[in-house]
Amino acid sequence: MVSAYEYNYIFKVIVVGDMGTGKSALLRCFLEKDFRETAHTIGVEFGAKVVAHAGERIKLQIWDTAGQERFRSVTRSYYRGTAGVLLVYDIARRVTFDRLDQWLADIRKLTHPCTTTLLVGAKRDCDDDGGREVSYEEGATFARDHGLLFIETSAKTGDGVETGFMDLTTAIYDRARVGDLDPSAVESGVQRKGPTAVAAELGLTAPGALGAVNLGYPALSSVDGRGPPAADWRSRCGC
Ligand SMILES: Nc1nc2c(ncn2[C@@H]2O[C@H](COP(=O)(O)OP(=O)(O)OP(=O)(O)O)[C@@H](O)[C@H]2O)c(=O)[nH]1
Ligand SMILES: [Mg+2]
Repeated sequence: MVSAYEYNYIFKVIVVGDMGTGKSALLRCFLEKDFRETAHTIGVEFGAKVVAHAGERIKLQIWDTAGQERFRSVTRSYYRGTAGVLLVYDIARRVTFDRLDQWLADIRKLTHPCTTTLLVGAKRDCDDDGGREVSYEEGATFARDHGLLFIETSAKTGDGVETGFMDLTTAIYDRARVGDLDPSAVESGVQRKGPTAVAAELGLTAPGALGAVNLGYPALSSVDGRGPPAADWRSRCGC
């Protein structure tokens, strides 16, 4: 029996974007393969899932932030020390796309320069009933112009959700492998834990989910009280 608590790496990831864009639904879909109506997020919620990639077992520690402006000062404190960001807009509400520049400014200011950002065009299923306000090409162009990964998803149908999280996992893993993200530095958002033998023994080489833990508690305080990254951190990274 494979335990969801056995893993070699931890990647810290945050989910950000305007209120109601579908961040929590996206996370629930990824963790529980479920879609249901949920209330606005208060502050920040947490979920975790162990996935397999490149023969490693990677625990994605995912912080789902509230999009409401009144929580912005709280949610900003969660950006530090993240290896990956999901920046979510709603393809059926152009206003959420128009505000991406503001979200990106926060991401650039508050995260490690080698943090990978995946732009997510959520609620792709809205295309079917004519609700789309932002074309796929607009999303892809924005992502290309700003050096982001891109995917459209639907938490309602599950479309693109697993792929999006695995694309982000792969990109973070690659950055850790080439040394852009240093697992021994807490600011990198990547931690290495124990030997890699677990996955090899189990023959786990294909991407895919192995187990999920959704602790689902509101965590309104700062993650860990860490200080700011070392002064030379940004200059050392070539991203
Ligand atoms: N059609 C459709 N509706 C969705 C999808 N994802 C979320 N929704 C709906 O969009 C609304 C907002 O979803 P949430 O996941 O709560 O949005 P959020 O971004 O977490 O919102 P905040 O927590 O306030 O920042 C809800 O009514 C969801 O049911 C989707 O993929 N398709
Ligand atoms: Mg939410």
